[in-house]
Amino acid sequence: MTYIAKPKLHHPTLACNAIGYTRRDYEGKVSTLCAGCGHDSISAAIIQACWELDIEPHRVAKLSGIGCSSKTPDYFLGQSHGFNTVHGRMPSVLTGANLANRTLLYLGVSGDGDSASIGLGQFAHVMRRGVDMTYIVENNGVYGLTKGQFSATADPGSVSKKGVTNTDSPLDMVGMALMLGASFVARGFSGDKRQLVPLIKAAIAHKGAAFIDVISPCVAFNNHAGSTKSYEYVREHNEAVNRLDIMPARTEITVDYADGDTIEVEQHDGSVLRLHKLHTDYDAHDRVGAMNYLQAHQAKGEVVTGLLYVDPEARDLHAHLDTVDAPFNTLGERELCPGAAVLEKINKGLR
Ligand SMILES: Cc1ncc(C[n+]2csc(CCOP(=O)(O)OP(=O)(O)O)c2C)c(N)n1
Ligand code: SF4
Ligand SMILES: [Mg+2]
Repeated sequence: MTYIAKPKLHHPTLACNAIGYTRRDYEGKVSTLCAGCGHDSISAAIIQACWELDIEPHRVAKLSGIGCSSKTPDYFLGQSHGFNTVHGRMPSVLTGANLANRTLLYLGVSGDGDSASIGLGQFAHVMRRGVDMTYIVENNGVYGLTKGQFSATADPGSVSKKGVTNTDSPLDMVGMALMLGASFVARGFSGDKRQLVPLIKAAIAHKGAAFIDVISPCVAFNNHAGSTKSYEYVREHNEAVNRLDIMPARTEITVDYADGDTIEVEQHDGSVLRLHKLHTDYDAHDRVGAMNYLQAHQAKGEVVTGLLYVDPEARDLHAHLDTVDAPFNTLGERELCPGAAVLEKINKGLR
């Protein structure tokens, strides 16, 4: 079932990115998920985004919890660092790794069960601390791996495959991320790669806590009539507020939109996000406005997608703590041990 080896040979005509890698260099093992699972489309979008951003695979650390969604880092970026942690505990492991080595790009992959139930506390704190990362929740409204129980993101009135109606109030991951202080918040749909790839690229380029809720249908347990996380429901109720282009630093901007419909947001790395508004009343710089907008549209059964909030001036946890630039594993005893006299002084100050 698992561990099907992929051929290592690359066709010589495969397109290379600016650093000489083909898309295949960003792939992982063959997926063992159900055919048609939304999670596989998200893996494909991550591969595409990293290839287009010319990221050296060894500069990425991918971390996950437990679930079908949390298995996916095995299926992309096979040459990157990876840590499949414990159920709901990915955020604290990611925070520790990030504090020890800020030179890597951190990619957290989780599920709605992993992040909105057992890992809810960890999710909250990693957002409010502003850990520099791209945190993706592959949201299917169920615990796919354990055979389809409703998760905390299931909408009330949503009907399970066995005909049970969900009566609990849902946790909206996007609303929570906004409230908790994430500085980049977006929602995508696994069935819309054209929207999802730029969102992932922009999140990776963002300095701070970037969160993307990706509605990702579970074809085995939550893709039937009565589900609000099925391909059909999301396609019919998808309200994209904007479309995004991301221009790497120092590239000529070639896309033109009518004045007033487009805003440009410069990222810390010099890349520019071009937001083409599809809903002219939507302001992606207004955190409180975004929360109200989302609530109002959610009450109408709409699934609001796009870049929902971005703070280009965001500061991350390292800036808050004023940490050193160098990864801890490059520091020697001289930098790490201040010496007996300094320790004595610190201890005296605490007495
Ligand atoms: C501590 C602990 N409790 C419960 C489980 C059982 N379990 C495994 S995956 C999972 C839920 C996964 O749901 P989600 O994160 O939404 O991922 P999906 O499979 O839907 O992608 C649960 C409850 C576990 N592995 N560990
Ligand atoms: S059970 Fe659902 S979430 Fe898991 S692999 Fe199958 S379709 Fe995907
Ligand atoms: Mg799930």
